[in-house]
Amino acid sequence: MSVLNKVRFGMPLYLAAIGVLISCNSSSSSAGKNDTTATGADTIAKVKFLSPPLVKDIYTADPSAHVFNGKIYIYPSHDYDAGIKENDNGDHFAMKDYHIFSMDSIGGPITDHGVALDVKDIPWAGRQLWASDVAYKSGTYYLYFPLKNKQDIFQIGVATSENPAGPFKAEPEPITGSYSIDPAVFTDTDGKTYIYFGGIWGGQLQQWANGKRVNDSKTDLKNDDAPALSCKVVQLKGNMKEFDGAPKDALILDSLGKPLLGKDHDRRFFEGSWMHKYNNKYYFSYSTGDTHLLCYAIGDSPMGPFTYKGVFMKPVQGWTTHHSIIEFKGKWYIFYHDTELSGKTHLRNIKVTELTHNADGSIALIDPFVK
Ligand code: FUB
Repeated sequence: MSVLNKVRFGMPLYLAAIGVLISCNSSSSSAGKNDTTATGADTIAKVKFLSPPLVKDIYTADPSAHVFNGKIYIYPSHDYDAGIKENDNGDHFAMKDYHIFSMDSIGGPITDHGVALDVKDIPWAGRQLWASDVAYKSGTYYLYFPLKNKQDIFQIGVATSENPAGPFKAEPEPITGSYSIDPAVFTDTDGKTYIYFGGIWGGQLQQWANGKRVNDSKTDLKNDDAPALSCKVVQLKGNMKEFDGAPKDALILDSLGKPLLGKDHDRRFFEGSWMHKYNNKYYFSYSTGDTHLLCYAIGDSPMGPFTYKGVFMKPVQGWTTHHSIIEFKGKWYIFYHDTELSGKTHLRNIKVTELTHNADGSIALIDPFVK
């Protein structure tokens, strides 16, 4: 791993350089423009983004998108500047509420439905409302959210609403047996719902083994030649508020059937999982974090194991991205984020672009910049 990649929630230098140039330019007038030219004493950078920000009046990140009642609903994190210095722990991601957005069509207007859940209304809250996701069952929408408890340990909570746009009411306690961050929920065609969760470094996954907190490590465990830490997956009970058993590893195997190793930072799971089903196969996708890629792996069961297939999105501007994938009116889309509006790691903006499954089932590589 190069020195450039060692700072969690920092930015690789080449992307930081682009960000600095853009923020120089956009701070005066053009925040949100899709095509940015910046000049310095002896530098000229021209960056054209593949897609424009979907929301420009607040900062948004980690977009989990779903189609409910024929409309697209987006459940992002709500970034803001808490004035906290950037560090490996991700303390500068100090989000304290969620807004929900909806769209009738891709490219059409987007509606901000306002604050759907506020940290002050969550009884067990410490700090930091990170990436959430939503599921629907029998007239109720369930919002799953990671939040640090009063002991500064991430757990996953659930909140309910009869409206996909909220407001949501949180349960008094986090989900029993939950830990770490980035819940992603997937309801299979047979009606069973699964929750995937976990994220290393600031997401604390490395602090847990077999459902018990075993250390307070801040980054990788340095078990380079051991199997990499896995995202966790467990079926939800019918009440959608409890795990149905102990979470299992969502194992990612290489083409020889061996688990990816801890040192394989270009391919191993870091955070931001998503599940979609295509042609009866289960596509597990995720971020590699410190190597800034979105990768995918395919399996025959929602519980895995999954065989690593490749990268499907190159690095965005910003430390990393966090995505979701939906099918809408016969086409597939990826929602993701970058830092086009601010040029700052912790002030992100959500975007959408089309995603293509090739005839052989692979996903076509997306470059978030237009050359
Ligand atoms: O938004 C805070 C964290 O940053 C998310 O939970 C991660 O997936 C990363 O996007």
